[in-house]
Amino acid sequence: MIEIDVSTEVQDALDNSKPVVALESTIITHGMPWPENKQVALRVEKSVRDNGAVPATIAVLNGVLKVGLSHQEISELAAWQSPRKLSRADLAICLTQKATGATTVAATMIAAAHAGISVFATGGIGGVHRGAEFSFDISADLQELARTPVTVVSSGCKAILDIPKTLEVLETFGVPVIAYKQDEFPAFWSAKSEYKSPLRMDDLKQIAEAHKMRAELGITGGQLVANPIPAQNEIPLCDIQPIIDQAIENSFNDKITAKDVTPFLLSRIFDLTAGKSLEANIALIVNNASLAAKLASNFTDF
Ligand code: PSU
Ligand code: MN
Repeated sequence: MIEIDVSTEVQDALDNSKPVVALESTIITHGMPWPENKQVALRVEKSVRDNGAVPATIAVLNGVLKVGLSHQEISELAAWQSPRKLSRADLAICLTQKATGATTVAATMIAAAHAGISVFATGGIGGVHRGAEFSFDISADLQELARTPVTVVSSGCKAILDIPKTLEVLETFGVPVIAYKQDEFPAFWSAKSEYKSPLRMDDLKQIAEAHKMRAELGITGGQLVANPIPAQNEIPLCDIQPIIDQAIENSFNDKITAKDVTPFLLSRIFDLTAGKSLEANIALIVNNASLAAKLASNFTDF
């Protein structure tokens, strides 16, 4: 039997049609250094609460799929020695082996949908890596968006990725990519990439309605809402681009592959920007959490 443990607060909110926002845990364990990771996880939860929704941070702790970690559990996970990074392929095995792991965007979407949560906030989704024509490295997050009915609020995909290829794959998979209140697709640390977003919406109610309409049409999958980092927190594309290029070159030289690529690049960019990338990363996640909370309020009308 699957052990899924939805916290009392989250279950109560779901039962009473109150807004809930799912949050992933890989950004805590693999995306940020300790102890900032713990502080950020708690700040993100607060941002959800301050905007009227209940946060549900998701992870697997000792073989139990938890939806709605307590502060104590967030602290333990943030300090955990080598937790697993769980994507769609890993979730069932982690539960079977009673291990501990953090959920990526893909695995968090699966757990959120299981619990009945429709809105999820993160920093940036995974996507098509640069050099994918040789490595075939395409994040499982993209397929999940095509399959699982959760609307994900992120600041686009991480700028370490190949943005045009990521947009092409999302189009192939039939995932609506919706830039919020601007025409350009955002580039994570920078508010604008050089690429136009396939769709733009300025009205949260319509984004919620489109999610519901999709389900009514029998179309599987979710939506990607691309929310730009606030202007005062961004690192301009011209400043971050050479740093990204250098980090990617380092990853090729060090023969970093598979699950290790994203954590390697994020930590290399952290070093190369002397921590500035983390500050921007924190600002954008907090901002996404607040938008997701407002969006979730529009899901409770149906
Ligand atoms: N965004 C961040 N930091 C992260 C991630 C996203 O700012 O650590 C994580 C997310 O959990 C995402 C995962 O789902 O990286 C993608 O990993 P991969 O490229 O291996 O699929
Ligand atoms: Mn990958």
